[in-house]
Amino acid sequence: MKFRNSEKLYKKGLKHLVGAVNSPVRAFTSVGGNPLFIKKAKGSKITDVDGNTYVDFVLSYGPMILGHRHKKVQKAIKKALKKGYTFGASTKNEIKLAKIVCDAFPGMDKVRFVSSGTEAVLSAIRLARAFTGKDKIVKFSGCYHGHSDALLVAAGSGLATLSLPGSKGVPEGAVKNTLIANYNDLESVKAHFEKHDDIAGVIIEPIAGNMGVVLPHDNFLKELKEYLVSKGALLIADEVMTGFRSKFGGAQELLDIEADITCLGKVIGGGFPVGAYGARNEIMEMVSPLGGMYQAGTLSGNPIAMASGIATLTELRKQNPYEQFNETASILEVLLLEAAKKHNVDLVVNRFGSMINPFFTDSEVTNFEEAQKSDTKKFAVFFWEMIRNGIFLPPSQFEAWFLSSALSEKDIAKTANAIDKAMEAVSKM
Ligand code: KE4
Repeated sequence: MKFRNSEKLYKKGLKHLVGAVNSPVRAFTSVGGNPLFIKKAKGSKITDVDGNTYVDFVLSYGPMILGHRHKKVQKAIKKALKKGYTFGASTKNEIKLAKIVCDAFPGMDKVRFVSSGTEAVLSAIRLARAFTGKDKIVKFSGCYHGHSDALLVAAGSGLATLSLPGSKGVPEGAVKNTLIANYNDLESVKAHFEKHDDIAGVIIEPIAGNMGVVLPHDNFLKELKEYLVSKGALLIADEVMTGFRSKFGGAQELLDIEADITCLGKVIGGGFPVGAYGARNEIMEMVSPLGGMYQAGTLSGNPIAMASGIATLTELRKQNPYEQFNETASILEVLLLEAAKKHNVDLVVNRFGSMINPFFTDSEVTNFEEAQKSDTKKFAVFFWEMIRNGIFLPPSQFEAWFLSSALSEKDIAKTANAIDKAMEAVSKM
């Protein structure tokens, strides 16, 4: 495989784009080498500017659940384009997509569309504070909720202490109301409530996908919700990644829990910029113009994005590919574990529905601390061998692989062959 054109574009991109990318993970920093530049995609495949074609398990980090350029989505977008791009006024399709989304989440009477997952989450946090009149928020170490100041935090020394800024440019004041708990550890949440009586809510990825895939223990989410009800605090489910991906109603349907506020993104835009937050009426009626919590956006509810989202969710509901996702993920898990055993590589695989990822470690991964024990150097070797064998993975040990309903048996056979070769390369390190 040659990457000459990607290398040329990378060098050219460095002049006016920071790191030649518009989002850090695309820079391939944690796997080394230069980032690939993509020319086009169709179905389950993606093609780079050197003409190399790959089976795509990135899917733009989730949105392309039907595969790229699904014919029904493309038709809906073309139809919307003929009417205009954006009006700064309401349109029928915003109501249509709102109904599809609210019908899929029992806890959601109303929704507000925004333009990214980050915007959805920062609005949800503001809403929780407005509704409860309290300021503090608890998040879990290893969960990522977009790049708003209050959520770019690093655990301070000892979980019961206040957080430290997790990024330059985030003032201590912006994170003084953010507390960090341990995923799957309810006691670490309770410790904060024993110290603070002004906690508005707890935000969680109900199935974590940003430390790699980490699953909630059996009753963790139910016990968390019950505890929060007893403390008058809200459960905020960040389903930007899991919404409509692990089940049509997201992780909440699968885990039979109901969040007070739900954040969505990725899949609901079908590849166009859409985020959303929603809740029951008494909470959403706090949001302007009905209530005193302000939030706005020029391109919120963008007509093209709404058309793409409606077509994507309509086709997804019709396909109902979730059993197929489970089967494919189960096959991939076996392929990874068998190749690791054959080549004597320590590997753990976590999967949930259409999200899966291998950890190069010898012990279970149930939280961020355990995930960080993974050998990222081994992952880097694995990643590039998979690239050379025609498989495009997220360029980080701490990202989930995503499945699309466009994957074919031929794609899986190609992936199986690549996994064996990549695992052999790791064993020779
Ligand atoms: P965006 O602002 O990137 O649309 O969404 C932020 C976000 C919020 N919540 C969860 C659970 C998320 O996974 C994300 C974004 N996910 C990353 C992938 N780990 C997007 C990829 C990127 O940052 O380039």
